[in-house]
This record gives sequence, structure tokens and C-alpha cells, in this order.
Amino acid sequence: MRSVIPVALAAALATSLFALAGCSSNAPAPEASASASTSAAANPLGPDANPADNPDNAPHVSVVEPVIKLPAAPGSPGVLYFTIQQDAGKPNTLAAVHVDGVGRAEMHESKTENGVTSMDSVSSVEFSQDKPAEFKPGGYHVMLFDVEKSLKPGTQTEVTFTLANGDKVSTFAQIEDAGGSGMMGNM
Ligand SMILES: [Cu+2]
Repeated sequence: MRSVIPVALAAALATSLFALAGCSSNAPAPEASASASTSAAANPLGPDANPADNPDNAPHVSVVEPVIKLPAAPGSPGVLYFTIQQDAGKPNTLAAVHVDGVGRAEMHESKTENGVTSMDSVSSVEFSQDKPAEFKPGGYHVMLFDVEKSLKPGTQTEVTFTLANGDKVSTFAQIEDAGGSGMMGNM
């Protein structure tokens, strides 16, 4: 699933976002951005999440395009979408997600049966080298409860993914408005 072009795009996007988020407390240190932009091995997770620089990150596991959609209305939940993948090793299980600035993050799965869409919480989601786990509208997603006002569109916040074996992957998620989709669109 990995190719050069999306990685390059992600790196360029991350760099431009960091530039925009210069005033935010969530913005990474300038030297982190500078070192990443000159690195040949640009990381889709962003400069702060380069596994080579972070011995705590799970080996061979990466998170692609993490995006938070803010609540459509105050008090409503937001949602986090991403793809978690690995390029080597035994299959893994995603067991928990933590989002800075969010009171509670729950993994959910949406299902449509007989034309009725519903969602349930799930305790874990497996993924492997052959089969990344996609969290996207209509399937798996992470529901975000008690989203703090400090999370603004156009900024980023840190997200930590915990695997069943205790390994973790930390990265920064882009924060976006809910747009016109509303809460049902966030499922
Ligand atoms: Cu949900």
C-alpha cells in the first residue's frame, strides 16, 4: 500500500500545516520540521513521528493520514479517521487510541443491515502486512467524546495508538471542521 508519491504529499502537507500552525502550542519545534524536510526518508507520520527518532514507536507500524473531524455541534462527539499499516512482521492488534485534548476516544464500527446504519464500540482491530486497518466513514472509526475547545481547525494534536502487545505509535492528526456532514456523516 506504500508508494513514494503519497508519502511525499503527506510530508509536504504536514510541512505546510506546521507552517500554518506556527502560533499553536501543538506546533512541533522548528528544528524538528527542518530536519524532516531535509531527510531523504520522509515519514508519512510527520517529522515528530519518525520511528527512527522515537524508540518507543512500534517497529514496522505506521499510521497514514490521521484526520480529526470536529463535532458538528457543541457537546456532540468528533471522529478520527486514519489507516494503520505495517511493512513487516507478525500481524498486530490495535487496542486503544488516545487523542490529546479529547476526554475519551472509543473505537467504533458502523454497519448497515436492512438499510439501517448503526454503530457499536469494538475493543480491538487487527491488521497485518497484507491487510491494513482502515478507519473511514461507514466502517471503523474512533469516536471522540468531550472534545476540548483548544482543538481548532487547521491545527494538529498528538494521537497515540496502543497495540495489544503494549507497543505504541504516536503521530499528529490534522484537525478539520465537521463541515456539512453532521453527526450522522461522522459515523
Ligand atoms: Cu461511532
